[in-house]
Amino acid sequence: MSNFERTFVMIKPDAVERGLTGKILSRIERKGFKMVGMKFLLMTKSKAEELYSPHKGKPFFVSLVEFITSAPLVVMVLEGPDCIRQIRKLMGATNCAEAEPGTIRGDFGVSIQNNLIHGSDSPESAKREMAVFFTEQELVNHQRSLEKWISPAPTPVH
Ligand code: D4T
Repeated sequence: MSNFERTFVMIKPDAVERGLTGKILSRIERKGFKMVGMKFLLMTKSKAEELYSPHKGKPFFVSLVEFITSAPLVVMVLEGPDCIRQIRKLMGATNCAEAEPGTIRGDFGVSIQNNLIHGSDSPESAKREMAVFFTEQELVNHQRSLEKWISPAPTPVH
């Protein structure tokens, strides 16, 4: 499979508290990405500071950590071709107010902090972020029989 990769995705506390978990998950599922790990948890302050360490020192850091630890959330690892970029397209712009209609943030939110969902922005971030919440053994390698209908192998050129 070309450009096959894994990404870390989080359904944030605002989405969970608003009862949007299923709606958001269904958009990811229907796009065709494969779930390889999922947990429902209350994030500790130390995990939040580790996850958001690239933002340490920014004006919104303290408030972001407070928000992300304020209620339960869903963390997951997804797999599929080009899934880092594709999931960020499904999410829409960071600020929900600027996100296009049709994206998760564009359809469900108005805020920059309470922006419903997180998805890694690079293979390096994905690796770092998934390691904050999952061991390698917790990720489930599995084959779906429908894979050929979602992501067929490229046709050989003669
Ligand atoms: P995440 O990381 O949640 O997928 O969002 P983005 O990748 O789209 O955006 P980001 O890393 O720049 O921001 C991380 C996180 O911080 C919140 N935030 C961001 C905030 O509360 N105020 C701000 O001014 C910015 C820029 C939202 C997402």
